[in-house]
Amino acid sequence: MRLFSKETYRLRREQLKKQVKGGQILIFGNNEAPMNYKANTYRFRQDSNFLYYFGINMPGLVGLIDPNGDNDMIFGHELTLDDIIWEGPVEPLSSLAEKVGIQTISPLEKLASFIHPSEVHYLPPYRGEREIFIKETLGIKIPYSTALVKAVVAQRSVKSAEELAEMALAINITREMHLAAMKAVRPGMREYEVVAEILKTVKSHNAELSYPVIFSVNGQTLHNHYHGNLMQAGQLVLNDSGAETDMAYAGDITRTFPVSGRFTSKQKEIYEIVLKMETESIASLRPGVAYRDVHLNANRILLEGLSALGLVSGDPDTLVQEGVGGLFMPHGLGHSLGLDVHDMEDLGEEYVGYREGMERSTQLGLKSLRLAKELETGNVLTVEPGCYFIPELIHKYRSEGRFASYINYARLEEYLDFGGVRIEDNVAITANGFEILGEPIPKTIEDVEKITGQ
Ligand SMILES: [Mn+2]
Repeated sequence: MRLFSKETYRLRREQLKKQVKGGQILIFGNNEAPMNYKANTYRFRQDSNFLYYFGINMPGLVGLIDPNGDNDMIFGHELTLDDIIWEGPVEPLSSLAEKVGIQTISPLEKLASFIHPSEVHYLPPYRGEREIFIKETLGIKIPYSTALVKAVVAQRSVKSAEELAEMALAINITREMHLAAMKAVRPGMREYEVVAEILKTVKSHNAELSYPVIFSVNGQTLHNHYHGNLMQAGQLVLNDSGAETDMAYAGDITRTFPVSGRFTSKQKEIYEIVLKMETESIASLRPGVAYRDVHLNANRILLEGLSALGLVSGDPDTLVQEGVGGLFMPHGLGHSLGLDVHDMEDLGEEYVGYREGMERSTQLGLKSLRLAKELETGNVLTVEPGCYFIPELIHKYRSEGRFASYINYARLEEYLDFGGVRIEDNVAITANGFEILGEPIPKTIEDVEKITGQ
């Protein structure tokens, strides 16, 4: 099991203790999750907060951090002989605990006797089983701690150099997945044949997917998990897939490319707009910039581009303000990235991506913006603009007469079989600006065609 140094975990816990006054902090690890019966489980995924403070990638553990003292503990079990017969010997929990700076381990059954149920801080549970454990087994009746949520968000939002290196590793594996897909696609293949190449690549690096693969000729469906379509010349295919390393840091990359290997001129026009949205958004990143403004500026570039193609018309400021961009990009420009592909989404987007005094919009597009607040050095985020032609949405807006004075609906009919384009990179905020993490992944038309056109 790869771990950061003992000092890393100890310092992370020390920093948390300074932010949370009094009580006891409980960080729950995940358990195995059954698929169709108890012994047949999904791939085990440790809780990211547990990984951050205690590092150990094993089921059935709970961490206790004592803000007033030095005696942080892990509750769990050493493997029994029966476990070893079925699962094989693994490094003892006591030895792993030692490597993350924990001296005291205790059986999970003893946890209830160590805690004061009215004084614990815990994070929002996202699995029903954990909720039952907290409420019934431990008898904790108080809600999760927003003080703890805010402290964890503040800490995990700023990535250290060793975390950035681990993320670059995840992104470089992700890069290999994308290159494999670009090289594999041929007209006449089914999407799942290419998904197989993506999965082969991720497994060959001892990594896992950080989220289910989105790979589709129907790129206009934002999270499309159906892989059964026949890919035909003239279509675009969208690949949104990423790896997480064995330390669980995630990559999240999207590329869109032509099935035939060459973009048509119509595809190039839309692709260049999205590429401009992506590169100009990235170029504007630095500490202090509100990501909501970057999102709005990307929408402006989108609307100016579509205006040049005669699909929309009107004053750009008005178009942005009215939310016309949402018809073509009904999602946000990006989100935080780290141990989770939507980093810390379990803790609540209102804390991770927004701040007090920053209200979430109800407008299509802007309402799905997961990260809106001012950026700071050490943040890692995705920049993932897109342009989609969603027939159902376009037909609904047209029939309701929405944006009637801004949209050339007659011309838009010519794009109903276009699909969608999204281009996504992963970016760290530095003191002076930004750094695109990982080795470059082809994204200009010329560079993409060099791979797909072979
Ligand atoms: Mn993403």
